[in-house]
Amino acid sequence: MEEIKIIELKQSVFEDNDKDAERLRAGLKDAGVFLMNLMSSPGSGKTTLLLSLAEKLAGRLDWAVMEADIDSDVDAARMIDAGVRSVQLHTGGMCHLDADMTRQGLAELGLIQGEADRPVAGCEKLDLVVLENVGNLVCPAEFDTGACLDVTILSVPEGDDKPLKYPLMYEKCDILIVSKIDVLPYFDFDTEKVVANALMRNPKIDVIFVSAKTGEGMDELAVKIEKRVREWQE
Ligand SMILES: Nc1nc2c(ncn2[C@@H]2O[C@H](COP(=O)(O)OP(=O)(O)OP(=O)(O)O)[C@@H](O)[C@H]2O)c(=O)[nH]1
Ligand SMILES: [Mg+2]
Repeated sequence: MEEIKIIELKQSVFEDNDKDAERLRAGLKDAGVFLMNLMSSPGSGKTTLLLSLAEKLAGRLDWAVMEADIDSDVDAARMIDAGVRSVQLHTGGMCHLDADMTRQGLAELGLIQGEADRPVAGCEKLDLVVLENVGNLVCPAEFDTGACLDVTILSVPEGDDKPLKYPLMYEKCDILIVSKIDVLPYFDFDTEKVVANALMRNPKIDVIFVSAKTGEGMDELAVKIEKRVREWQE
């Protein structure tokens, strides 16, 4: 019997995307734009956190948001209502964004152009673009978007065991934002355990505790993000 050929399609998709993401990152460096990829499960508080961050970043960084969803424009509408420049990206049913989808959003913001991701001459200068990825703890972590910083949110109601169950998300991210800490009294959520679980997956992960509702920890988060942006621009 003829030997069956097995083609590892997924592997090549990831490799192609990784190369594309590197190209995009180099283009962003030339354009002086810092791209932050924000990932988490649905409803953990990404949009609410960005709305709170908008108040803290006002006057400090020029920024815009790319809201990615399977459908709807509710998140982009919330950001625009708050005065933050925002575009909505529809993934056509996909549960993640890859580098090329991210590129299309950045082109829509008028920041990069062409296959070489050249900076757009004379365009409005932005320091930071935040990509709110599709709410999902698995797929977004598998695709490099070309971001300079990968951040994940874990909200208190989700439980402190998530780094144990979704390893890649925590291995990949530079920062873990533990959110909704205002509801800590109502949940069996162990703050020491979540840090230990996250560090077990990624010893370099930077963990920060915030509540977008009360504002606790938000100043510290804004400072952290601004520092990363300025270091990138140097
Ligand atoms: N108590 C509390 N609730 C919060 C906080 N942040 C967000 N929420 C609530 O959590 C719910 C979901 O918030 P969103 O910001 O829409 O979450 P999301 O991650 O953007 O959701 P998707 O875009 O659908 O993945 C809303 O009801 C928010 O009001 C917080 O810090 N504390
Ligand atoms: Mg959202």
